[in-house]
Amino acid sequence: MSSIEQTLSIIKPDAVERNLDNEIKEIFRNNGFKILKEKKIRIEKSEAEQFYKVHETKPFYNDLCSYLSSGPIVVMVLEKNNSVLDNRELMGATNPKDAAEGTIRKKYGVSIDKNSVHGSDSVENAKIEIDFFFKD
Ligand code: IDP
Ligand code: MG
Repeated sequence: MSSIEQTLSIIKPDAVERNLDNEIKEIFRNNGFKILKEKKIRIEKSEAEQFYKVHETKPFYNDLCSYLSSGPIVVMVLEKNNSVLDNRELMGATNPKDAAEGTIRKKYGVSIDKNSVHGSDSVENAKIEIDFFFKD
């Protein structure tokens, strides 16, 4: 069974830098996602550290947080049935080398760190991540 869900999507600095944000938003719309909210922002490294706190023990944590705060990003709330898993599928594997044909990371990803998009990995984390960026 599926139900209407919201998920948080981020177009990361590597993709915004290449002016791919409109193209990527069009892919979401063409795949049935409604963009309920969106903003182009630049975050501080301390904010990236908070956002990626689950990864704080990983060896790539520092680079990851420097990277996410290195340039403008586009954060969006996406809505559709089963949006969390459907977005993960549309994004493709974390490493663009392993991503399936037709996925966003296969098409635009440069490397495992510059993989163009973020998407929440569970309904529970989607709520936390949406609040993180859109709670005013
Ligand atoms: P996800 O973005 O597919 O959910 P996560 O495991 O949650 O992948 O990792 C968060 C982000 O950290 C990834 O999107 C990627 O940019 C980066 N990352 C993950 N694993 C590595 C790694 O082994 N080296 C460098 N960066 C990594
Ligand atoms: Mg993740």
